Amino acid sequence: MSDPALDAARARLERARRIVVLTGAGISAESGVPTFRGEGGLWRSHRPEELATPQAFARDPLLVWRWYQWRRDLVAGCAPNPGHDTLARLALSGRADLVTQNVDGLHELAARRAAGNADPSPALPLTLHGSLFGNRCTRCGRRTDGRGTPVDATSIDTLPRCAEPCGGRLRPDVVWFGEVLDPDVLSRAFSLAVAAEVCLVVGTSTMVQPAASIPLATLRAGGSLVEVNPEPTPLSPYAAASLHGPAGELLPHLFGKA
Ligand code: BJW
Ligand code: ZN
Repeated sequence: MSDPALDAARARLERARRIVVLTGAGISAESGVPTFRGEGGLWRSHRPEELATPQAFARDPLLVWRWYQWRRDLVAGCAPNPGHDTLARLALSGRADLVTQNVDGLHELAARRAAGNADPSPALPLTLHGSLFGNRCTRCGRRTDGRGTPVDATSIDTLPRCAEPCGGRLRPDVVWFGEVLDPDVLSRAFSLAVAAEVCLVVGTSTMVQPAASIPLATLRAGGSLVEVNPEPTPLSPYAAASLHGPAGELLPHLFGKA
């Protein structure tokens, strides 16, 4: 694949000593995970305020849990694609840090696959919006892994509860609209963005704050943006290079592995 925009972006990324990568739902689209706002996106058929707010959960936990268990089942059958794999190798090389808005765990799977028997931690992303497979107690805050235990959403009485003596209602360990992101994770993400020469923005509509401001921190600190997305986004006018295409195809070309 020879394309002047791709070649220029590749040269810029090769020169950069520090890269921060911000990913969104689009990087997992080719793995079969639905995005939120695009064609076939989750918010095209569901209203976010009925499913992804603390108020929605308080009003109708059964509806919210049914939706999350449906998504858990769907994502459990998905695997990382060449986009995730390329970013995992890049991060393992030590030149990039990954920050993701995704809750699907596919960067983590790619990190373990790329690391083999080595330590995958340099390729594990900072996760801004939590984990689809995590549970958190609404009473004591205890976190547990929900992966091995499907939620029984037959009725309100079968929904999962915290271990005794707490017995509080469990919720998905994700960040809903109106909730604050973990301040430590957010501040680490902004520090990485400020220190980076290039912020590579992959598969996000950049509609959701505060994640959408992370690339702007790189820009304000004198760095540049490279964007990979089939569609233009509000960030495109500020990008040194906007590469319009699917991440699973473009990222391997960008980093010379295709
Ligand atoms: C491809 C592709 C391929 C397709 N390859 N690309 C300041 C200003 C305005 C509003 C706010 C503000 N501060 C806070 C707000 C409110 C709110 C917000 O931002 N609202 C906007 C929508 C207006 N933010 C919050 O509430 C946040 N909390 C917060 O800020 O706390 C402080 C505060 C509280 C109260 C008041 C004020 C301040 C929390 C946000 C939590 C977001 N949660 C979700 C759900 C997570 C759990 C779950 O999954 O169930 O996170 S919403 C959803 O959007 C999810 C995503 O992580 C997030 C971002 O979506 P993303 O990844 O960009 O996906 P899409 O679908 O939008 O885009 C996909 C892209 O991929 C598209 O561009 C495609 O073209 C592209 N694509 N195929 C590459 N093959
Ligand atoms: Zn509890």
